[in-house]
Amino acid sequence: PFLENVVQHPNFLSGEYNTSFIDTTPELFVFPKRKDRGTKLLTYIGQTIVNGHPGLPNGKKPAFATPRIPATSVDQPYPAGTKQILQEKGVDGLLEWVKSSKRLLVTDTTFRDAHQSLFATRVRTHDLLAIAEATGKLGADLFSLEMWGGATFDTSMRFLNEDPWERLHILRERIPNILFQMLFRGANAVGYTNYPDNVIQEFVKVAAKSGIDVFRIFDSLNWLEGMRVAIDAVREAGKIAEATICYTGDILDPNRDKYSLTYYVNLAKELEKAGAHMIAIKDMAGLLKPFAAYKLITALKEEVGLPIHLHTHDTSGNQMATLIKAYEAGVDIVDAALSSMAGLTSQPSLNGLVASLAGQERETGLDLASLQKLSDYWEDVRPYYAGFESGIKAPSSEVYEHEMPGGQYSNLHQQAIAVGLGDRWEEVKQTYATVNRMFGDIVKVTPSSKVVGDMALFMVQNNLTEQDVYEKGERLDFPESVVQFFQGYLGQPPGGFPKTLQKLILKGREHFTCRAGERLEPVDFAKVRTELEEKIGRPVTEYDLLSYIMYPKVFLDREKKVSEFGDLSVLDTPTFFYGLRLGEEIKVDIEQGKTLIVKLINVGSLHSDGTRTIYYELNGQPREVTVRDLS
Ligand code: 3PY
Ligand code: ZN
Repeated sequence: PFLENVVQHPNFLSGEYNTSFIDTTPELFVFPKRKDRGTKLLTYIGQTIVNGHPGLPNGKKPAFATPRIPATSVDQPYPAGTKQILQEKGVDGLLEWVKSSKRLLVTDTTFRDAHQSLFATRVRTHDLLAIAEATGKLGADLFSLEMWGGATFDTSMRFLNEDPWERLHILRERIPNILFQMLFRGANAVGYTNYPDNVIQEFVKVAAKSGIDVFRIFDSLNWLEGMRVAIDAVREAGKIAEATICYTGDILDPNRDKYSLTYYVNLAKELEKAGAHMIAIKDMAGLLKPFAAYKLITALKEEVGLPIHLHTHDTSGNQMATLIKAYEAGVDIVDAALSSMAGLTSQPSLNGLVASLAGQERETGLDLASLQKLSDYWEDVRPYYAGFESGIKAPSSEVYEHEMPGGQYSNLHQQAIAVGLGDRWEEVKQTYATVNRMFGDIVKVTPSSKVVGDMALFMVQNNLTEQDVYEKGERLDFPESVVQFFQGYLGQPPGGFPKTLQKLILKGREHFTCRAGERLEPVDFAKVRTELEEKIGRPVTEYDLLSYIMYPKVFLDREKKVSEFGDLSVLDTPTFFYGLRLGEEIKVDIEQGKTLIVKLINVGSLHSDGTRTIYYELNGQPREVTVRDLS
């Protein structure tokens, strides 16, 4: 605490100190009362009871069923899986195995994209961990688990108070037999803007070392240059570089010729030349119709020598048919989600796919009864997160009009509500399509999709039509993300930027056509580490360092919350989101062999200073904490 006081003292921070600083600064010796772990947890639970959890209605804690965790015994070993093939035969051996596989291979996205697309990426490590061993043992025939990257990195720190690296490390321990796959946004890593090349290289290196095997690398504008640094880094790390073509438009529509079959085949060939081990077709909005999938995959199988891995979202309700047509065309691997976490903006049902292909020549080899057990668990857990669901109850073919990615729909809806446009959602969706046209018909996926969303909200909020933008553009202050997009910070779209609009938006600001990574100064890791250690007063790991470089503010906010509340990952999810009911008792395993028994006795009335006292029993002894009532 003494050192903490020193490094946090304003005079120390601003450099206004000399050798007598310690002797002449008595407050350095005043230490805050250290809260024990129990008190910190009780404080968190108390403030959740009083103020609710951000984004959830503050009301009575709902009743939840106890999740059904399939019985797998510790004596039952993990069956060998794809991870062992990679370990024993290396990347080339694994690729050979994929190519010669008699089965259709399947990636399960339940741990990442399914919850990103259904309920804003809110699944906690606690709930992943509880089903991890069963997933390893019952899902051993899966090709991979997509379980990291995309929005999980940011969200786990920002909303769940977690360390994304810790999630990766402990899941890796519990699932030693299936390949781990992450979604990597090319030059944007797991962020929303381009990072210097050495950050991309370091991130890939550390993620590979931490257990990621398959890196699905995409660029939000399908710009090859935005993927090269990551592809090289993954190859260097001895892992699988799955380079991606993001699918937009409709190859069956002769009027949409910007993204034609030839365009996609050429891109895949370029990715092959750039060193990709596999090609992903990333249909982030679910626009790849069944017969288009057949045509595209047939062509790719003819023209490219690499395994093809298909990813789609079932927003329209058509995408099981797409998977089946892709199967007919010889696709090697497809993505799906356990049935209770499938459908709508998520992936098509894994269980349904397995059932559909049973008895066919390349049936998946996955066991339906085992998958059902895993799905049962998620059926029980999903209600914890009901407050974050988008409210979409049925498939919608409207997606062919607005082309919004499955992972963006619920987020943009929330953003619209937050800026008071909840009742103009229909208009927002239409404007999203208009903005896409104005931008020259671009690939829309994180982060380019966010730029389109920001512009759409801006236009609706200010009652601007397309024509208004061209007529009044010189006087309009466009959102920062839109300005940076037109400067070239997210890369270059096919065919370039529309010149008239670019001029109106940039208003003389510079724009460039090289990679942003060529212009950004490399990060001096040692220097940033020292700065961060000074800021947080503790040693900084390589994981902390990367989290901080990706999301400085989010990282520091989380650090503050951890020092206030301790490690919250030990709490069950209903308690994490809703606190406790009067008289409710829970057990919290704070470490191996150390359990706290927490019972809520009473919530005191409001004191004149705006606080309340919360009365508990902790391991049978009365305990109280004071929390601020923010209402
Ligand atoms: C992400 O980048 O998080 C996505 O899921 C894009 O589809
Ligand atoms: Zn997706």
